[in-house]
Amino acid sequence: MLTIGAFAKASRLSPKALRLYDELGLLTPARVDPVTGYRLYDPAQLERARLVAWLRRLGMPLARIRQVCDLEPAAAAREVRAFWAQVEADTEARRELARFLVDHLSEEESAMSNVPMGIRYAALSDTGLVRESNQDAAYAGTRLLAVADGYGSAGGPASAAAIEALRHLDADGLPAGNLLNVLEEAVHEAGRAVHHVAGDDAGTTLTAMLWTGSRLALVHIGDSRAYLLRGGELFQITHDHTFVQSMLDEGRISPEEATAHPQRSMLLRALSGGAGATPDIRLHDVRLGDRYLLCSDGLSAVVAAGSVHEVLAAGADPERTARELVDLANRSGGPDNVSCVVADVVAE
Ligand SMILES: [Mn+2]
Repeated sequence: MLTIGAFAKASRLSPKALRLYDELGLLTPARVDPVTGYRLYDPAQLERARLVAWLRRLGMPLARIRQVCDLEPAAAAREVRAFWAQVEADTEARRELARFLVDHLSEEESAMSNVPMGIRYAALSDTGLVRESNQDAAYAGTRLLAVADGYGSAGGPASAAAIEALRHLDADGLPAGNLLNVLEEAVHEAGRAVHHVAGDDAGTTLTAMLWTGSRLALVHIGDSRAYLLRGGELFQITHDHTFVQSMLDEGRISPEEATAHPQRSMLLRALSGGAGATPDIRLHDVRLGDRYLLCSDGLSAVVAAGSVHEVLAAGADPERTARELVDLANRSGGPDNVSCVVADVVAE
């Protein structure tokens, strides 16, 4: 048996940490002397202690370390991989926020050197061939592009209210102040409006872009999507807030399993009554010739990305392109409401 001091030295954990891990049930001493209360450790416990030390160095929370330590090595490996994938996803989100802040704070320097640009846009929303009503809403104006996909008993009013709450941003002249704050406040208001019309059992996704004259600011919550066609390539620029996407991020399922998953429409974040869910907010430097698509899952879950890419790249004007995308969804059975907003960045 090793004393706590000897065991601490051998495991590279401090005696203080060992006492804490004992209290948490993470690493229980082999024996506690009934008289002195001294903790005594079995040398065989060293391996577990070292694993704990490594996982701490990785930044894993103690509760999760306890789970990992109780698993067989193969299962433990999967958990560590999943934990790290989650860390990387979080870092990615923070990287976006950092980029946004850098852009915002350096705005004055970079402003106004480019060709004046504008957007040409079209919005189209369709009930599809199966649903009885259209609970989607889509909007496109000189500054605002938005798609919302309502769910629940008052899904239609919910999506309409979310977009209505943003419409003042489409009025001429952007509100003064930090765009980040403006957008966050607008989404907050949209959340309140949704709660007002939808109560607790309904809600909506919201994916919206605000044109500033040189950039597009994006707010996103739920599983509607934004895509960018640039240089002939198609990029998905939003991340679905779904249970299935999080499983995918953690490497627990494959992309093929994700598309067929029975719970693929289960949302982790949305604008709804109770939830104070945080939207993703990011800022895009646009380029002349960029083409943006906002769509509900009635398009993205029904039509293959390759076909969407083809239609966008064909270069028809926004109205016709939106129409063709909606037709494509309906030719694939039109199982859901489908909404598309297409916007091109052009020289003014
Ligand atoms: Mn939908």
